[in-house]
Amino acid sequence: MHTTDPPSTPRHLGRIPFRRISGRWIAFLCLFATVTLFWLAAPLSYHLPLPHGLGPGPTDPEPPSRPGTGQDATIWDERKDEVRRAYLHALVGYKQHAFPADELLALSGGKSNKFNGWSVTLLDSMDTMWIMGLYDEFADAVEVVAGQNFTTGQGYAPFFETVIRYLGGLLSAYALSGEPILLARADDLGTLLLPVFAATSSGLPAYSVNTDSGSTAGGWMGNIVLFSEATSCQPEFKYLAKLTGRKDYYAAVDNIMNRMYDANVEDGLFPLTWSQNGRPLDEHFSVGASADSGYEYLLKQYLLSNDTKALTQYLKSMDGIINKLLHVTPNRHLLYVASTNRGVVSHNLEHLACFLPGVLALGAHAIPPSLLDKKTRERHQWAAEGLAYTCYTSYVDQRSGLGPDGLRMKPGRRWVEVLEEWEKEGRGGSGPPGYVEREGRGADGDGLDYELASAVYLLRPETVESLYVLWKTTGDAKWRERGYEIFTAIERNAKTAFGYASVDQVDREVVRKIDDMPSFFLAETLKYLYLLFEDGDPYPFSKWVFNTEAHPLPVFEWTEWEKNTYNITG
Ligand code: DMJ
Repeated sequence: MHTTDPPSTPRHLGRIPFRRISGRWIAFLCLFATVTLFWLAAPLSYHLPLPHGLGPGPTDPEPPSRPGTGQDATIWDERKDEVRRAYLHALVGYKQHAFPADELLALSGGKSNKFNGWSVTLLDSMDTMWIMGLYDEFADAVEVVAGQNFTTGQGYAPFFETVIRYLGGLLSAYALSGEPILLARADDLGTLLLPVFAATSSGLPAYSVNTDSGSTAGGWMGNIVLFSEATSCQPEFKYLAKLTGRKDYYAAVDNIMNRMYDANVEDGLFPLTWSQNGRPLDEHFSVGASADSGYEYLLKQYLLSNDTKALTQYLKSMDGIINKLLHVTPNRHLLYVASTNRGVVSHNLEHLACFLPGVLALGAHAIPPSLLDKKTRERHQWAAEGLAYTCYTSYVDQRSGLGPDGLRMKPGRRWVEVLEEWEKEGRGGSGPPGYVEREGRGADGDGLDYELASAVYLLRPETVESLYVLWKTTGDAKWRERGYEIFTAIERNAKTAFGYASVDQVDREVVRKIDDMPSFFLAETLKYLYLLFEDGDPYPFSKWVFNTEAHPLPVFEWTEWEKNTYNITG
């Protein structure tokens, strides 16, 4: 059973001990005054309770009517309900067949433990439950968290995955609900992870840690540190530092950023691999695996707590990506992001890289004019829309309607060259190349302008995540419609008796299912789809920043005390 009504009184408020009558009266009057003020100030459209974290909460008034809202509201409400039902199908299957293991094997009804065996599917999607109004399920999950001691036994917890899924999940669930046990456990987990920073001479994190002994270990690449893994923990640990007053959390992750800035990398592009003493080890530049969330978090650190050093780096890095890595295919003019290794261009587009359009659109929308000039903002927006179109197109081109994990693009020219020619020629046609959407396939070969490099769809979120950001920032309902097309393809191809499975052979009418169900499907893919179909704006980008695992964290400001104590300069 589940409810869609929020709990009327957060349970922890009932636990405040009042010792004397006068104290109880003062508390009562304060509570009464606060509730009355809130009630007077709040528009009637408020539909979720105030959170008790730092953020202003999911209580913003509905935005003005936009295309795709208003009279269509019922359709979108129904679609939102379809996503909620999909989430419940996945959650119930997980709970019945896999809990307390990490993930469900959605074909066989078995289970797997790839993320420390701490019930990752549940902890990674508590905020999804809250956002979908599944408060009974949320309360059950709180009980599980309360009993979790984050022990690894003989094993090792991979630092990056543990941070983005578990720590991010707990912090977001805390910010939304105000349940104190979630913060207490997040603090426990943060403490258990700290040895990764002490294990290397530079402070870049070791790959994994045994939370019982504090010993650390390398991954399959030995003691190599990946750019994305070192630079995808700052929002989580800085928010934790804000909540706990602990300088050690802040210092550990800020040191990593300072080392990255000091490396002063060419064109703002970061090599994928680094030594444990903080030196770059290659000349391989990409925004896919091993890099992706590192670039995403440059913008998100700025948005979360006004980190201007991160913004400066973000703008340099986006310049580098736009100038060096963005290309357009020759026939369909599909915009894509390539990678380079020692100067050699690889024209592969990874599904993982489909987060980039969302980040570019978010930056173009949120960075104020004093910090982002008009021409750059325009380019970021064009790039965002062009890339998002390519990512979406890679789904609808397939017979299954699901997007492949990798595309080998027909090599095209660098986007900036084509763009500059178009500008010199007086900006003709219907708009910039790579941005203007062209219906249908091209004339070459099979007409796609790409081949499948990997034909699996792993239930990944990046494309729907970008569609969500584009819908929110442009108000153009085409992004929502596209998300619904993808959702129906997931329902058609990936649903099993137990949950949802990744699939292979996306280019076929009948796909082959793979026996898994990654936790990010519940944490990210379904959450972004649900929010995409939500008519209101319960988590405005001005107040919430989604971590790379789609866990919303509230925007906050550092106090003078924190600035002095933590030595915050940016
Ligand atoms: C997720 O765990 C996160 O989005 C991460 O940043 C990248 N990979 C997966 C989903 O594809």
